[in-house]
Amino acid sequence: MLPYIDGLHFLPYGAFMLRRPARHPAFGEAILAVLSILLAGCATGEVDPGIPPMSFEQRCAQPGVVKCFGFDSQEETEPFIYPPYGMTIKRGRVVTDVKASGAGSLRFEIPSNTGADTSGSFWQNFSDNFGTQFGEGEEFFVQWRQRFSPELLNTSYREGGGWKQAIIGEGDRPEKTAYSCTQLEIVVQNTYQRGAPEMYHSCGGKDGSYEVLDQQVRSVRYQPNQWMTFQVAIKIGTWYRNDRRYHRDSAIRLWVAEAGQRSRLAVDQTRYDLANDDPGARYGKIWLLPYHSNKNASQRHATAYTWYDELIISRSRIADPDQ
Ligand SMILES: [Ca+2]
Repeated sequence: MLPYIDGLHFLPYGAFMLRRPARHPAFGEAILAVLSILLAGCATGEVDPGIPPMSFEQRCAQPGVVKCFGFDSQEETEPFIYPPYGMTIKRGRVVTDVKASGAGSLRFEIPSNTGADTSGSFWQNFSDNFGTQFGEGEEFFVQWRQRFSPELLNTSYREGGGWKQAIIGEGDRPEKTAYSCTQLEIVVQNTYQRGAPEMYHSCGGKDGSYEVLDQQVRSVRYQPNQWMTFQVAIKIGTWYRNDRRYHRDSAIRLWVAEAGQRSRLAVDQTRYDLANDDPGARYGKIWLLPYHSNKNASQRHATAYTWYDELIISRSRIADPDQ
């Protein structure tokens, strides 16, 4: 089995750019601020679920939790860490000096003079026997903590389309290993290095596009040197079969929290269609990775780091962390 991120991620995002042209930053911020005020009161996903903040252990003990991964052991994490494509040296490893909880976290190093696959990836099926996957009529939630070094946030990566944070996609089956670039995939990333998480769906497999989830309620900007919290909710209605017959019955949401603060709704994509024309394919796998499309390998820059901790997959909304 090749340790690679599917080659389609190397494609330039030309169509993607056309669908969402770069805007004047100040104007964009103003529009988003107004939208935030208008939408804050009416977006259903904004309603505080009334769940008190909890520790990682408490969150993992809740009914509905499918998997928790604490990155506390190099031995347990190692089999799921891949090196950058074509390399054997891994740039992801468990470290014990920086962590959200427990004994460690997963740290990726982003060295100078690296191309798009700066650091390899970590992946995890929702269940080890592939028994827990999500299809039509189901909803699931994915939460993780992530920390960013100032170098990652302050460096302008030449030609970079923005670094990814996570890919939620098709799960493995006994007879089929799923790679990261699938029709189902939902990606959270720092699109065009704008400084806040944005999302897209489908690795070119929905109507031939990387479709931006454009219902961005607000931009919650990345902060250096703190454990932020990200939670994605995916509600699957009827799969869209790439036949131009839309169902508008799926929804994707993203909440983001700065350290010590409550989660805020960032993306609220309702009346949506999730593409999947493979009857056997369901959501069942997550990749954590700082993969940076189009990053120019000739650029010298400071070594940067990002850390992940407290990964949770659940059938119900996950509480905010209590620290
Ligand atoms: Ca940990």
